Amino acid sequence: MTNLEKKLILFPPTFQWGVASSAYQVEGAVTEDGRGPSIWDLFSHTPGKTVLGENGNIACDHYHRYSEDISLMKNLGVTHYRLSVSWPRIFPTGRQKMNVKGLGFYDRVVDTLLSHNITPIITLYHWDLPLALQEQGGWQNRDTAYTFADYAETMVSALGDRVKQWITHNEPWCTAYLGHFSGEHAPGIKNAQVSVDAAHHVLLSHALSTMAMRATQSDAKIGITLNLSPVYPKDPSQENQKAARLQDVFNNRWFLDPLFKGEYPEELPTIFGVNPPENAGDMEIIRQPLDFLGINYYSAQVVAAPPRDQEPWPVVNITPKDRVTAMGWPVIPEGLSKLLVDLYTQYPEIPPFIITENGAAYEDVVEDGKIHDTERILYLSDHIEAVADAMVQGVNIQGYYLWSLMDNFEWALGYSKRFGIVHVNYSTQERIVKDSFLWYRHLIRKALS
Ligand code: IFM
Repeated sequence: MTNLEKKLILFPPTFQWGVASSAYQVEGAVTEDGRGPSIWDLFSHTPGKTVLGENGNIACDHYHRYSEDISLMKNLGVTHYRLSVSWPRIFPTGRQKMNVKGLGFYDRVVDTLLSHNITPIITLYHWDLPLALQEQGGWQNRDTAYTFADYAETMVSALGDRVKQWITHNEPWCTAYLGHFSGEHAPGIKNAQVSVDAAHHVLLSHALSTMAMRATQSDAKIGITLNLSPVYPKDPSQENQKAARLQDVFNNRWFLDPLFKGEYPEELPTIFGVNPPENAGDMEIIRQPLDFLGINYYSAQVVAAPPRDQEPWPVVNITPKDRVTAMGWPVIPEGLSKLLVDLYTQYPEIPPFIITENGAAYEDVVEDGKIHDTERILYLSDHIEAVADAMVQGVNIQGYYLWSLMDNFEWALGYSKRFGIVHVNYSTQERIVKDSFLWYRHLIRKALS
């Protein structure tokens, strides 16, 4: 028996064993059944924005193959599936006229999942903002927060009889920073004030939608998913601890503090050089009690202070790179246990956790129709063990969703990075299960037996 298998006893029978995906990364069918364009359609079609100019036009063709993909999930034995809804399929221009055909797709997906005994958990925003809303300022515009709440209410009214767990946003850090500061993601803006404002409006939209959904469906369990990355100082010296604190604000506290303390960290202006918007009452609204916090964990950082003659941020990243994924992300499973335990102690108001994403891209090789992805298996095994280690320390963790069921469109990196436990041949759309799929299936069976 492996160490992990010995620890499976720690996972309760209600534990959610899942896989995760998102609409734009897998669905394709971007002009079908009345779907409107999103910011990612425009961005990925803009020369120079994605590797090889790739886009999500076809992706994994999941829009047409969802039934086959759900059969794969059934074969895998997952109890849950995390999907996201494409806002522009429901509201092609972001608001008002609802697109019945777009909603019909998610209706069918939910029913097919349930008929296979797989419980859906839905993310409402995984980065595909309707382009029409971007033309009115997107997340820079406070109105978008209210429009998002209307969309959330529509979704809960339509599917809430069958879907009980809802995630408002996936990784608002990426929306705010990658989308509006570094410009690596859609809408490709590079402006500190816009980034900090967008973050605020995303947080506000999270809270307004939580309130709207609760008013519509009293048994809805609602949370938000943050991508979190713990930070270790190079050593306990005061200057390196200060550097670690700043990086922690940047990676984590920018969103954690408003959500669970009702305030922004005081160091935020040191990082961005600007202040978040101050609207009376917003911070109290943002601090909505939640049913769970979704955590996406991939890696951690070790940092040191910059040379004395430089600004305090950015700090110096000295994370060891002896074990990295194809993304270049250092593999640090113990960072996940640290993160979970620290959050529990640092935020008294924090709800139970669900690991809504964890997984790794590696350079897979198809050999005689097989993919022996041993590094991915090791990555997954080490991280699930880290979840168990946090449980031993008293942390309430309700689920683990592997990213991702199948290889898919990795945003600005196009199809160059493969995170799936199912290989996708993008020319034929053939799916081939990798060794990691068989490994995860075995693990789930053991855990549930
Ligand atoms: O593919 C992404 C996903 O959309 C959000 N979380 C991280 C994944 C891997 O980069």
